Amino acid sequence: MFKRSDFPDDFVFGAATAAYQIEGHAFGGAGRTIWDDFAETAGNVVRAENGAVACDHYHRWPEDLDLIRDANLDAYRFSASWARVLPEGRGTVNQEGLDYYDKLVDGMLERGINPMLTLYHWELPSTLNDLGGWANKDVAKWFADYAEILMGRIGDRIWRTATINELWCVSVLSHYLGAHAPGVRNVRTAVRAMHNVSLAHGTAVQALRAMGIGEIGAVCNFTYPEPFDDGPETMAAARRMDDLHNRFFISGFFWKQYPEEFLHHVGRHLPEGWQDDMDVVGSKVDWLGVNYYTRNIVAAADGPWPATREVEGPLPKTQMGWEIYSEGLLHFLRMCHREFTGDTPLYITENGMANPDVVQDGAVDDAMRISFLESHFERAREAIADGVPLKGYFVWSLLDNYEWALGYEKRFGLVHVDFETQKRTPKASYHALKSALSR
Ligand code: GBH
Repeated sequence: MFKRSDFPDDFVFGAATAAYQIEGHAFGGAGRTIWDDFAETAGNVVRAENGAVACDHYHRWPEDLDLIRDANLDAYRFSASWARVLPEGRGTVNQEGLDYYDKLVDGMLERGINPMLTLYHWELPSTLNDLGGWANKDVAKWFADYAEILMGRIGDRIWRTATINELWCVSVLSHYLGAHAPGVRNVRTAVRAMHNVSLAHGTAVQALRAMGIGEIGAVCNFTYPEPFDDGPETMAAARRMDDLHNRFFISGFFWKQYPEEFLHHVGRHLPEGWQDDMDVVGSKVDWLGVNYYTRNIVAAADGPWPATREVEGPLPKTQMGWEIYSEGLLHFLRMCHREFTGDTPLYITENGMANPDVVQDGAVDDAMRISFLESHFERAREAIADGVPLKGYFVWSLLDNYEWALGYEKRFGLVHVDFETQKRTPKASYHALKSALSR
């Protein structure tokens, strides 16, 4: 592995999780969410698993925060559950939920861990979905109100705040591809959700600024769309994928506009008056979070816009079937910095891999994850050497957890979790990172 001294002194090393994936949503008076609903319908989630118990982090958080401290990590990226704070999405506050996040944040500070909060990581309260959810423009106001209530309680101790995790997943994956909750497959709904989620982000940024809160950013799941060959049709297809996956969101944030080709093909589905929202969508952010896992090899296809298909690549793959391709991270960071973000600090807010890890004699040998992390840390160093203002790196994930539609089988953790006994076993990668980060 690398050494801490290979990176700038102020570079931040962390691990990441999300509320629904670890907390145990059945505990503590949280309201129902779209993931509870989605998991109930056969065919949506592997073995119909849900986040009711997950890693029982709701009760075991002190042990989990100890693991973060003991790994010599500087920061922890976690998320809060909207329905834990507001069971119906609006109105009545669940005090137990606020108390929980209050204790959790204090627990981080007591251990010298910087809290990086994500306000929304995918579990919309069901009552709001009944009102149209992300397809209803009112969601922007609902979200900002929730953000104010939560931050009114813990905002004084948060180190960095991200509004929404992965706007592409919230909109396209969940409302066009139907692979995530609420499982809608409709282009019009999806395009509206793309705008509304961008607007919700901007509306929350402004609400938090008005409270005096700084260091606010957004987290996007970017992909590196690699053209299958260099023919003009393929190149155009890769560009369309780039527009839909990456550029729609970053041009909204940094240029207050959406890509021209996107507007030409599907812009008619945007909510009426969307142009008037662009100043809010493009509210200044203090940093941008990049979640990076793999590349996508793209070719042209028949059918409606974006008319692309993915081609399987030749490189070694993780348990998710994703190619291990650290170069894509470097390409993406360079592009982002040069074309969009300039001096705005970037964080790698998620990077990691799933592996079918098992405990043997009390240990987990995940050598493949160690070399995965090594290669991606190396690309991060190259980006910094190249002038990209990259300020930190968060491994996904601290713990094995609920991998959404794929249930509990895909293991992303630095720490193994036995979902029968809830026993935590740090993997070899955890120990490798811990010694790399020792001071
Ligand atoms: C991130 O999503 C998420 O922020 C995090 O919660 C998640 O655990 C992590 O990555 C690892 O996946 O096979 O049809 O169910 C990255 C984007 C979107 C990639 C969902 C995997 C699965 C699609 N992810 N996708 S499907």
